[in-house]
Amino acid sequence: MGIATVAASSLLLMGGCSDKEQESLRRLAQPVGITDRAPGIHHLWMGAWLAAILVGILVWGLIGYACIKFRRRRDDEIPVQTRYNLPIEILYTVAPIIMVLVFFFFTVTEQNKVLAAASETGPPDHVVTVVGQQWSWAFNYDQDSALDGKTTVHEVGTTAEPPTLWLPIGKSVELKLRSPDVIHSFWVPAFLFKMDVIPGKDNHFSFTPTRLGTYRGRCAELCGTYHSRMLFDVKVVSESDYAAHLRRLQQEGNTGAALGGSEVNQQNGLVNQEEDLDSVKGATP
Ligand SMILES: [Cu+2]
Repeated sequence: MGIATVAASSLLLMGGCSDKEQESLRRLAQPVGITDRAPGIHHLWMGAWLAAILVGILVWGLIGYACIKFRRRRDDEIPVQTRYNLPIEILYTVAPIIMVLVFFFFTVTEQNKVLAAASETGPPDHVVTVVGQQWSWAFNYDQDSALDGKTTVHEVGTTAEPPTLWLPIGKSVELKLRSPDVIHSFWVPAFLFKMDVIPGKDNHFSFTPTRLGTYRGRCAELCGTYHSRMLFDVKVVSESDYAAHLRRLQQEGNTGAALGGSEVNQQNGLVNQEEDLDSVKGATP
């Protein structure tokens, strides 16, 4: 009865899912990837789950088999007690090592593909220097060919107004990650990927956006008081929209590189703590 109830209620639950939720279930909760690197990462994710489920079924099966086969059958009889079974202990040790090695092999192979340069033959089409700092992001479009190939334009966000990283569809991009203060992590769930932004370390990765749209990004490394406000958007647009956006930044006077420092230190929309403390001090007799 119990199993039937569980099965019936899970069917009901599944039936209540929207198409979007069912699609998400089929992808085992991974978002749809929007870069040329995402399909490989998705296959690794699905493959790892498949392997884990198969191993789980085997182990649960063996446990069930042992429980039934070697159960106590008569009250006055204790089943055979086994200890120090060397072949079994060697199996217990070797089998997990093989499993870890297999996971490791597929992970490293995929990681090398994901972290490969945009092209082996030449530079990427666009380079963006991403600055993560307490507590927002700055995006620098480095001497972009969509402008004149010499001018760098930037957009600096604040906690109140998160910035947007614009990317042209079908063009290879290299993101250089820089931090002037503490470790942050650049995470766009739809990239199926994140990378730490470490002070003094030149982290970078390349990819080609493959899907138009606006996607959420965030900091994935607890970096201080307003870490949760370190949000941004990624907007994948056509090449002409991308060029128009860069021209707009240029017209607004956002030229040169913004590599961190004062721009995002004002916490717009948040209480100024020092003023707040002063008013508290002033209020005490
Ligand atoms: Cu952060």
